Amino acid sequence: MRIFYTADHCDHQPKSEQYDGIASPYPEVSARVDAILAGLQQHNFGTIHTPRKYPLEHIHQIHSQPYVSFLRRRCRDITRGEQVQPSYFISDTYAPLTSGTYHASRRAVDAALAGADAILRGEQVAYSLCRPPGHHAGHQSTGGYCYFNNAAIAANHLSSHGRVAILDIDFHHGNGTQDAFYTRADVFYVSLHADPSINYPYIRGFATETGEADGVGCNLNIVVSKNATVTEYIAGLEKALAKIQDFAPDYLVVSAGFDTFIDDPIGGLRLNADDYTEIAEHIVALRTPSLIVQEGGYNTELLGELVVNFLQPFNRWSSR
Ligand code: SP5
Ligand code: ZN
Repeated sequence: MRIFYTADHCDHQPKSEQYDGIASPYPEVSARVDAILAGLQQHNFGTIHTPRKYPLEHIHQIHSQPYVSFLRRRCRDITRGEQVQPSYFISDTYAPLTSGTYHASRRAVDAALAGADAILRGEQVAYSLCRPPGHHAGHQSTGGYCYFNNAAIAANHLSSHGRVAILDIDFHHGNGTQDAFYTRADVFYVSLHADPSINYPYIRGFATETGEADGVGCNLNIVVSKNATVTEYIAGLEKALAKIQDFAPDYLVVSAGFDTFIDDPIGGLRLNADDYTEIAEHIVALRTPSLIVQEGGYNTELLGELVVNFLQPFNRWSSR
């Protein structure tokens, strides 16, 4: 399968996150990507391609122009090695800026768009190894380690060519992605995640949120309990997949987070490493061209194995 990746994510290296005046080490580290690349190479997974540079128009269909230029200008003014917490265009304090944040985030979008273009050229599967992640980034807000919404931008690009479903399996609800498509009937957003009344992002992700205006019925939130094992998780996933099948998408975008892993330092359901293969088998059964976009997952020791386990069924299907 085709893998899209750039080393430019290394330009984005925040040192800490802030909450209640307390700084703790930043969990969304570049070592996550090192672990994934090592796993992919070890298992001889497909070819790694460097995406081309895409114009800003794609980003501007999801993010406001003032937000995008704010990020560009603000990052330009930061000294290398320093980190800044802006007071506007934010939804929380989990997405600090560094001098390389804008560039790294643009290149993550390029990886997502190149994956989408591979699907449009007829590939069955593509994996966009995006960092920083994207699904918490809103129309004009950073949040939860996210700046540009890679999956939303790619899904929007695909939506010019057909119906799109987004399946978000990160531990956290993808509030930015939901908001981007909440009033649209041509993109169906489905998310499985931990209860937002007690977990980040708190503000979105409730089962009562089903879409508005033209988008009524095109948003589905499925809450899984924090102690869900693979049995409960697959039951929720089956519900999600049944609705996706009813929607009959031409393209599927998977916002793939691995912070549902039992030993994730931030999230953590009771999913084991092998469970990701079973999860992927259920998704592959849709037989819908699929763009997999990397979101969260913070166990840097095991993340490579989790991603490889997840990609295996897609790889088998696409190389049939
Ligand atoms: C993309 C994604 O998975 N974003 C998740 C953002 C969640 N951030 C809030 C959790 C902050 C918890 N800080 C834990 C410090 C660990 N010692
Ligand atoms: Zn997450």
